[in-house]
Amino acid sequence: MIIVHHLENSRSQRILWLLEELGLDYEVRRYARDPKTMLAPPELRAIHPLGKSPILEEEAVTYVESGAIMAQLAERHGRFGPPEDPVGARRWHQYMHYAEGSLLPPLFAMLVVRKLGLLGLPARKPIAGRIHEQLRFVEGELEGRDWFCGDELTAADMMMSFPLEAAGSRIDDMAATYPAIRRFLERCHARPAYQRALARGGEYAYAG
Ligand SMILES: N[C@@H](CCC(=O)N[C@@H](CS)C(=O)NCC(=O)O)C(=O)O
Repeated sequence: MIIVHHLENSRSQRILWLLEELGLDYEVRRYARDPKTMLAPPELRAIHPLGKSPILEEEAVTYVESGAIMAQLAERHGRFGPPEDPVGARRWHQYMHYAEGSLLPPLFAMLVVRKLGLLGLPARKPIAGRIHEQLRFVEGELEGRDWFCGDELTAADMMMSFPLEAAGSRIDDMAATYPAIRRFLERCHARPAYQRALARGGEYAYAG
């Protein structure tokens, strides 16, 4: 049995989505964030020393990192992995890493700077500039294509869904400014497996 340690309103939502797309049996253990700090509760540290989500338990192995979890699930079950054509395959590897490696860091920086209130004000504009630089690139990549690696949904799309959803909550007029990203997210949200994952994971602030 697969166990997903799932923090509310977090990256681990996309692991539930992949598990639903794969039609696998799994158990969700849901954790609430601390209402003041928004950090994960201490119970998660009992499962893994980093205390962050997602954490997957499978066949007595406990492991972390969304990209690694999704790549190994895709590989083991022979679906949603890299496409066979070499261009699509390169894009798959690129976006599996890009989501956490390049797109999320400025979004996280904005979250921190906003928490600082007045102290963080001077940093908001430059960080917003970094975010828009990434989003302009992503918008261009999605123009004329349904999914990041070709005609079919892959794990790379699922990896990209979370930072793009989170960007929507931090950037005003996100949907109007980036119509290809908006259409991409609508396609993600319309999938029955995405909706089933939402039902399994509980309330999720970013699917609107
Ligand atoms: N790169 C890691 C990031 C893990 C991570 O930072 N998870 C966040 C969830 S969005 C978390 O657990 N935050 C709560 C905390 O830091 O206490 C991954 O993709 O799995």
